[in-house]
Amino acid sequence: MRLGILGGTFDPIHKGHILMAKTALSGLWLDKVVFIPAGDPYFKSGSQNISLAVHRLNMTKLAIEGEPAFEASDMEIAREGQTYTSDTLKELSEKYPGDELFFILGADTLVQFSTWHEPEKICDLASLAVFGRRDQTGDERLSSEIDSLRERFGARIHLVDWDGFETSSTEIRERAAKDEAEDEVPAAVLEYIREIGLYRPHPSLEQMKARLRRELKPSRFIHSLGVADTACDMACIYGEDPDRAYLAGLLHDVGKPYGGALGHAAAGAAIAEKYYGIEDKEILSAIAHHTVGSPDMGLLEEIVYVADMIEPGREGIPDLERLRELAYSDIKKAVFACAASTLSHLKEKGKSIDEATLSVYNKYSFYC
Ligand code: DGI
Ligand code: FE
Ligand code: FE
Repeated sequence: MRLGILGGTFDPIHKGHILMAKTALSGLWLDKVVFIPAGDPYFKSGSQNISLAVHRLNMTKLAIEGEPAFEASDMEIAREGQTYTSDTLKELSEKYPGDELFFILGADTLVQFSTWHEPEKICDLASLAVFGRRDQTGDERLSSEIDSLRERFGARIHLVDWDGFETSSTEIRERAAKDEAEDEVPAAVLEYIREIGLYRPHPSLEQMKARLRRELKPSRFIHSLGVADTACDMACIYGEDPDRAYLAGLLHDVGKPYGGALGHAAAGAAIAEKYYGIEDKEILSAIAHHTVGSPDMGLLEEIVYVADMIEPGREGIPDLERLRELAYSDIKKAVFACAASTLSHLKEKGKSIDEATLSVYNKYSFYC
């Protein structure tokens, strides 16, 4: 089989990418093209404003739906740490032994090729399918680059005549945010962008929910809705703003896929700020402190800390009914009871106890 490989951030995938893959398919007699969205740069090196990988992968899948020769792969997204093309090609050559690999890249990127990680390994594993304009392919700089790559790395290079795609990704994002990119973006992708409010600095509540539903596991998403409702009800009782409490509850576990048992709280605050456009410092702080708490929590933080433990979907916590009663009658006692419950759970499991959890327990014991 002759297999094309098209990598990219795909933020978003657009009609230019699809056309490029189709051109490779017919021009190089390929059997299949694999689209490989790059991993999350936010959690890896650099901190450019690139959408979360889960959405870039979902959009890629939507864009190639119904195209039997196209496939989307999460191999770079799933990989830990820095991702290198040479690793991707190695993985593909193991997955498709005996197949011929064609790595697709633009003529403009070829000039930097020799600075990539392990260029000789890349050339060993795959042919390079270089996309460029005819006049550009006649360009002296490009042909000398090609000669040099052939000489230095034994590169096998195919030139594909390609007019390029005029619109820049920045422009496409701006147009897509306003739902105006039907010329550039496949309809299903545009619909996805609209539904989750991607590229909007301030998505609506409905869009945030749609986004969260795709970022979290179903049970975690349902738990988040439960915490949002519970925090909202508690806010009404204690005179806190119910909308802010709802939002803090909804987003409290948004970092769960990234941060681990304790780290997900801080990761969540960073994601809520960067990707959900949350500017309210108290909401961000409620998210950041929801797991271990803090000795000087404000009301909103206390509400989310408690709501997380008592929401209707929670089960298996001893004395849950008493905790629920306290949550709606005395917030300070409820915080203390939640800290006490966490402490005895951790002791029972022989796990280490975070300093913050202990200090919450000590401070709130004064209220009891
Ligand atoms: O994210 P949730 O599951 O909804 O709940 P959470 O944010 O309260 O996280 C629960 C996890 O955090 C659970 O695995 C216990 C752990 N945890 C909470 N306090 C401490 C703790 N783990 C350690 N090691 N020390 C703590 O003080
Ligand atoms: Fe949590
Ligand atoms: Fe939670």
